[in-house]
Amino acid sequence: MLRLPADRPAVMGILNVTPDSFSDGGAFLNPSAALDRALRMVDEGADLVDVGGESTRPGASEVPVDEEWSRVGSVVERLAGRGVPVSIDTRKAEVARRALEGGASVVNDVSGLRDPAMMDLVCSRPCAVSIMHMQGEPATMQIQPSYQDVVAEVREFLLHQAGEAVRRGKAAQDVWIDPGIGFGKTTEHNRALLRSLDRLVGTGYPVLLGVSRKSFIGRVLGNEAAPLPVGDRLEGTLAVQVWAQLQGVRVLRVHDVLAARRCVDMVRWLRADGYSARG
Ligand code: HH2
Repeated sequence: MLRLPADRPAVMGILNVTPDSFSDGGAFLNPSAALDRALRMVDEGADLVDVGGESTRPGASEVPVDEEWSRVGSVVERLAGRGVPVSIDTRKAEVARRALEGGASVVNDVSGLRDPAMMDLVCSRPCAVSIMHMQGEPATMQIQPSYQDVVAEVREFLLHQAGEAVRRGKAAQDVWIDPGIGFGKTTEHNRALLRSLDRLVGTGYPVLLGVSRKSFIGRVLGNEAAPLPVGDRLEGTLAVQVWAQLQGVRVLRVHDVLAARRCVDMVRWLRADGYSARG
């Protein structure tokens, strides 16, 4: 079972084996290119690799089970076979089941265990699970997201789903919660959630955060009409990740592993006990 580091966030490297992901779609569709990319992320300091075969970018449509598995299956098995901790990024219980059998140790479900078959699966296996909040479905989620109180509603959903998993036997430390930045949220919703990460950290469940290269960063550093392009969002990403680390987030889902891990280690050093001004 994967144990999260106690003194810094774990770095989860993103591997999208898809033709259409928002920042790296198509780059790693070939299994050996995908494996090379994953191993490079491990060299750069990733603690685990999150393998996904279906894009969840706004407007994306669903991929059938067999097609999703044909994209990710051999990558999951080959990585796990080399001892790399693997997370499977899927909304489908059948894909998650095959991945766990192939050696994955975490299920990352962006639909937050809303499918009872997914809840049953993760509660019957010795895996960790990441429960993410999303308003609606990827095809429509960005059309008009709306909340009375986004922080309270997201927290309530996550506590409800996590509580159900614990009631059904999962250890709380293996149930990660994630506010789902960009999933049915405006830039201001994202800001409210990022400013209130302590409300999620305070629940006691490990918090996972995925902000890497997301469009709110492009909009904040550019503007609505001309957001910064995806490839220009590294500094904005790192700033938010440092902020998250300081609030106690336990897992950061990132594309740029080397840069993320260096920031994480620097902040860890600053926060560590035993610092002496005399060196
Ligand atoms: N974001 C994306 C995908 N999966 N999983 C979690 N737990 N949290 C996230 O914030 C999250 C996620 C979207 O990013 P990406 O994988 O880069 O793109 P795409 O969905 O287009 O494949």
